[in-house]
Amino acid sequence: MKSALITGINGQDGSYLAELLLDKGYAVHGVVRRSSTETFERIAHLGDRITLHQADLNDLASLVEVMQTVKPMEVYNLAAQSFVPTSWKQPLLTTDVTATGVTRMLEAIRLIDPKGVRFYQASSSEMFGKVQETPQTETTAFYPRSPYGVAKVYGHFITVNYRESYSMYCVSGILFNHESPRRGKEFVTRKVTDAAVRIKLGLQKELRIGNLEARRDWGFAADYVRAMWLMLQQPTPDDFVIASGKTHTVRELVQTAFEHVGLDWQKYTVQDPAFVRPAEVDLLLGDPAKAERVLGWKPEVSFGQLIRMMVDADLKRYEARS
Ligand code: NAP
Ligand code: F7E
Repeated sequence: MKSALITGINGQDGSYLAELLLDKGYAVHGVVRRSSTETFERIAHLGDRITLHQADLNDLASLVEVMQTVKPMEVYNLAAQSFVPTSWKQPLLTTDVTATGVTRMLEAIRLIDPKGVRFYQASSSEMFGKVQETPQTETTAFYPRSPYGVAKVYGHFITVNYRESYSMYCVSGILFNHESPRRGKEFVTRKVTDAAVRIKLGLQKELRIGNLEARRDWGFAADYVRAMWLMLQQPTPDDFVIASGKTHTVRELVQTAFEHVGLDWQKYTVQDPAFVRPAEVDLLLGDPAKAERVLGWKPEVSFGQLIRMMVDADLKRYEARS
């Protein structure tokens, strides 16, 4: 039986990836960090089909111990401080987890089983930042615009470096924004779908939002975790851009969500400088041609379908509570 270890299994992507790997017959193990209140909402439905191990990306010994215990064939490093605004408030913590945490995970693998393990690193389109060309591909130069983006560039290159230094099977997936009903409410898509539903139900008066003109290449998380798995099944390790190839503004996102609940977004949306970033990434548009050609990967859910799916899920959640 194939075995996999997922760091960040309790996050949005970790939960979808765990489901995918279980469906494929893997023994699935996940790293969770210590918390005073255990909230495993996203993975509770998986019950004892997955095995959880307490460890932290900031603690090398804990990662070595998990590697020794599980002896996985595949490691998916999804753990990170992943919220861009927090990376300005906590730049050093972001560096510890999102940048040097990758080296700790790679070191744990190198010490235990450098030849047997295949490693996936969750790189990000935030590395492109102030974009140097459009659309962005695997060869586009990086110009990160936040401590988070800078940390991901480090994680990306240390992954490439372990591949080249030790001939380890290490890949980096440069994933553009991907969302789902399990997305954290601080990210703009879920903030908007949740607000549209709450306003519709009379639970909230307005949506306070930042930059409406920012453009993102948004896809569905369940489509994107399929690409992660495909990357680790290739004969040779390589890096891939995973994107929808389409870009939309935050304004279009708000309009789509509010329209779906029958509201005029302009009546309820207030622009608030508190949500504007010190440095913005204005435009992201990925070119997934290499992934399509080599991995046979294609996204299945469009932007409109995704936003409507998220609104419907939020509606269901609130209706179930009343
Ligand atoms: P997420 O929902 O924020 O999940 C991140 C996970 O990391 C959480 O489970 C969190 O644990 C865990 N974590 C944080 N600090 C940790 C630490 N010190 N030790 C161990 N675990 C720790 O993020 P996501 O959206 O699923 O994204 C998965 C990965 O892909 C991240 O690396 C993210 O940066 C990257 N990425 C995401 C996107 C996107 O659009 N979603 C795009 C490109 C790249 P708790 O559950 O305890 O908080
Ligand atoms: O912002 C704008 C904001 O926080 C998207 C992470 O998963 O994807 C994510 O990073 C855009 C930005 O995601 C609000 O300024 C306007 O331009 O949903 P977001 P992100 O920063 O793109 C990448 C690929 C990752 O790797 C990250 O881990 O929306 N925006 N008004 C707002 N954003 C938020 N959060 N809140 C607002 O009120």
